[in-house]
Amino acid sequence: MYCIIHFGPDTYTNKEWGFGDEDPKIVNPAEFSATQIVGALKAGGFKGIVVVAKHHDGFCMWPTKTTEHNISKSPYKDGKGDIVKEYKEACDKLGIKMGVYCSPWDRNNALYGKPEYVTEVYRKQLAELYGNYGPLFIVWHDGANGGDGYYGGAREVRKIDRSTYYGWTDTWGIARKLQPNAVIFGDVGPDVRWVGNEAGHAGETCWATYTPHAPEEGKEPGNGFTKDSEGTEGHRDGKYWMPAECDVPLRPGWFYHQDQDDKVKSPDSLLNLYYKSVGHGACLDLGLSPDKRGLLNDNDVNSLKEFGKKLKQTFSVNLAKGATLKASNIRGGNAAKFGPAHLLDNDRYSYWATDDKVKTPELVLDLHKKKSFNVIRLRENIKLGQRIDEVAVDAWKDGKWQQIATVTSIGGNRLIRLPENITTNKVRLRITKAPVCIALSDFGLYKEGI
Ligand code: FUL
Repeated sequence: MYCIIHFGPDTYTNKEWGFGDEDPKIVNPAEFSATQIVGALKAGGFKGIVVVAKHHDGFCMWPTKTTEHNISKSPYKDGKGDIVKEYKEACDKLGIKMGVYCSPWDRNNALYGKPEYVTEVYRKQLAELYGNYGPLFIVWHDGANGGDGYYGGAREVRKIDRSTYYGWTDTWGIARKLQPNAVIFGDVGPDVRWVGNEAGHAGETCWATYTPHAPEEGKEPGNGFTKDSEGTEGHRDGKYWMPAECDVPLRPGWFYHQDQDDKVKSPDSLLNLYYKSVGHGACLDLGLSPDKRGLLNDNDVNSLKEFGKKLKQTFSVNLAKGATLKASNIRGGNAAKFGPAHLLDNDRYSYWATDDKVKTPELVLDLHKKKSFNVIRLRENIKLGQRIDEVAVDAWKDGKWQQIATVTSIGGNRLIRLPENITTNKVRLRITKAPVCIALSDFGLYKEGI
């Protein structure tokens, strides 16, 4: 989970997509506190931020050499401000990772639409950001592209072919070179894919694997080759490991609008989104929008805090710990290496595995006494792929097994939120479909609101 932070001219004009003719003087977040913002999301359990360093309006939040349209032309800190740097410092202080979003579409720049915009402006902006504000864990290239804009005073419509105009292979090459550990987010890939909606949820079935449509021969998969709707579920036999990113703003808009102060998503609706994104093996990318002061509104801060509390409450105690585990098969009979005890250790990559021919094993967990839970967590050792198609879970009730859940696609993290609490002393996991033997890493039982 990480947060995407939108702030800029739109914050002052009450827009979502600035035209590009905004006066830099309007940007003056006199009370800006990166620490307040990063601290608030940290309390929500988020591990990183993506700073919108430039949105479609072309205004750069750092003192770039590539355009005059940047923070140094605003009254903020008498033209000596650098918002991106302040975020970086707050992240370092609070142990949060950072990434940047730099919009390819630039409605301010006179060169937009010409090859020089890509070579002399956009790529140089990326090089500045990647060179001066790292280490970055992710770089974002959103997919909104081309249309009307200010374009240095031309005020016209400029259309580009988003699959070819930006020369993605070379453009992404800058990240590969300067930030080799950063994940690259484009419309689809090359490293992670857009989930296909801005509502914050992955498909009920969600494969981390994906095959973009018709990438150019020998090129990395990328923007312009997408069928967004397929991002929701992914492809079972997809060619690339390209998990889904579920982006959704905390408020209705990505930028701050005062009339949305009472429309901040509640801690419970954030929790719902968590189950539908993180719980389906995807990332939750929550949009935050500081106000004109440069601070998050109290409503946003409180919602994040309560959400963080709920998460902690739920997942701090794994009620399956201490259970006796009995598996129908263990790979090579080697319990030390492949036995089910690995499901309850704290190692994300130790795992229970079965013999090659055993694809639908069962596991019984004896909890020794009755326990109540409403969340089940399963995790595969994804270093060995997403192997499991379907599972069923049963609880021992009234002297017999009763099925309480079935789900498809497990992957790195699958959370099953049950409609009601289950109280039982024995639980059974049945792998009901897998094309190969399994490699399951974790099993957890949790109760919300303890
Ligand atoms: C989209 C943009 O058009 C929105 O304004 C927002 O930045 C979102 C995260 O990405 O492509």
